[in-house]
Amino acid sequence: MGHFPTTLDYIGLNTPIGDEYEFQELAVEGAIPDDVQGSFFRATPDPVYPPYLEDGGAVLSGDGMISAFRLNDGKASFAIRYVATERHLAEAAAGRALFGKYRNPYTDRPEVAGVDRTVANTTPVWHAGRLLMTKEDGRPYQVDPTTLETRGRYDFGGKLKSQTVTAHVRVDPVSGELFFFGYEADGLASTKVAYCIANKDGDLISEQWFDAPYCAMMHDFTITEHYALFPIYPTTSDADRLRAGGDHWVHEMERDSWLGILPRYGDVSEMRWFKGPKGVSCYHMMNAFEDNEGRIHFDQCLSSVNAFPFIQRASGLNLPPDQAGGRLERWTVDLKDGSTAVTAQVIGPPGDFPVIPANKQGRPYDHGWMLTMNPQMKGPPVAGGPVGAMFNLLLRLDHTGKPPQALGLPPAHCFNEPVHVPASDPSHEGWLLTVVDHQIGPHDFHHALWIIDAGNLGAGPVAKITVPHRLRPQVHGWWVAATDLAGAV
Ligand code: V55
Ligand code: FE
Repeated sequence: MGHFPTTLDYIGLNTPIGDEYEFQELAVEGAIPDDVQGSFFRATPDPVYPPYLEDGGAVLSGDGMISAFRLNDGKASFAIRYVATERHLAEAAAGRALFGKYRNPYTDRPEVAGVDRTVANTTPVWHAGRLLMTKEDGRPYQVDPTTLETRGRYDFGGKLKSQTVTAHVRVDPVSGELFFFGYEADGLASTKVAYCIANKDGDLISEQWFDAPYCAMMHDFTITEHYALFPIYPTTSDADRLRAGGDHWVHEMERDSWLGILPRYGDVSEMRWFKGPKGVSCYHMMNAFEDNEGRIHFDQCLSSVNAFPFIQRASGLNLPPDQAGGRLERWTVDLKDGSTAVTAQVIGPPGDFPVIPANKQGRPYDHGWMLTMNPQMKGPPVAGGPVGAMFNLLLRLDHTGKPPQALGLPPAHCFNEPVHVPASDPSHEGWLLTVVDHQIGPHDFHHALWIIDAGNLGAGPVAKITVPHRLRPQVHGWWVAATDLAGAV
């Protein structure tokens, strides 16, 4: 089977685990709130075989695993399984890695030419009774929400034309429609972007294609009540570079960023492009919304350079995370005045993994949560994840001027991305569920699911649920209430 490299991508918290397992009744310290009934699905990359090529991007190519914390009547269970992608099955049959560099099929072993390369490792998406494991380089795989068994590739009943689907979809809280896109929709390094809408029953009712200003890594997007917003940051691809066996992504500091704004139900010919600053990068947006004066506000976890070390290296850049110029930044555009510029305002600290209540998606909102680094922390952050350093402070940011709330972790602890669970009492802000990793030795960790009062972070967790097994860092998660799980199709 060979050995994994001893680089940061494969040691400590990032050590590959390679087990499918299940625990029926987990130890609970404290009490699980009555509101928390359902499943917390999580996507975790976990490579089965060591890569056969030197490639920093391999950190994003780990085989997708789907896991679920099931929380019912104050009890908790946990299960985790691989997504049986074509790639996972091909490598399992061969007993070794067959796929080469991140998103470069020209570097694959010849016997897997034409085999679906996606590892479905980024976000578990729930919509219209279906659980989909997504990754932006391919189409989703449908997974059974009860057994976590893979049912196969999902293409909206044969209707989808795009070869790719984002891992960052947006669900409208009023209509229940699923808004999503796929970039490099017709192949490698293409500027074609598919913009899609599925109705509340999951039927694909619209797919329109447009050209991005250039082929960019389009990781996330946003909606408002009446618009879809497509940000373009200058992490770019190139077909010749790929053919030569090069890197999929290079970050270009001198290139403009753009924000494309399209009426949600309009024709793609109505897209208007607004110019942002040069060289910036963002993985995740907190939200976007319209105000009463015809302006659109777009809130993003922005940085001055792509935050992934492997992309910086491929671009001849190399900045430590604390010099990446991170901030939560609001871009405002005025649709009425004919200008094509964005106005930028810093509204929060560096960080990532923004979370809002699902019912505020695309609407004016007072507050959101995100992860950041505790500036008062003594000692280094836990090494791990694709960036190499894990977050250790959970923030509640109030956009109405109230002071932020924070929950800091002790040294050697870190947060994974939280999900928000609404409360039945409308005056209560609900709950945040997040896995906390605690490093107890160079290769030893304890892991627990923390449940935190979303409106009272300082009080600390109301429940801690121990997972008696190693867990690899999560990418994204999704909360599905028990009432919605009952509608699984
Ligand atoms: C991201 C993660 C990916 C990927 C591209 O977090 C971007 C950002 C886990 O895979 O393929
Ligand atoms: Fe993401």
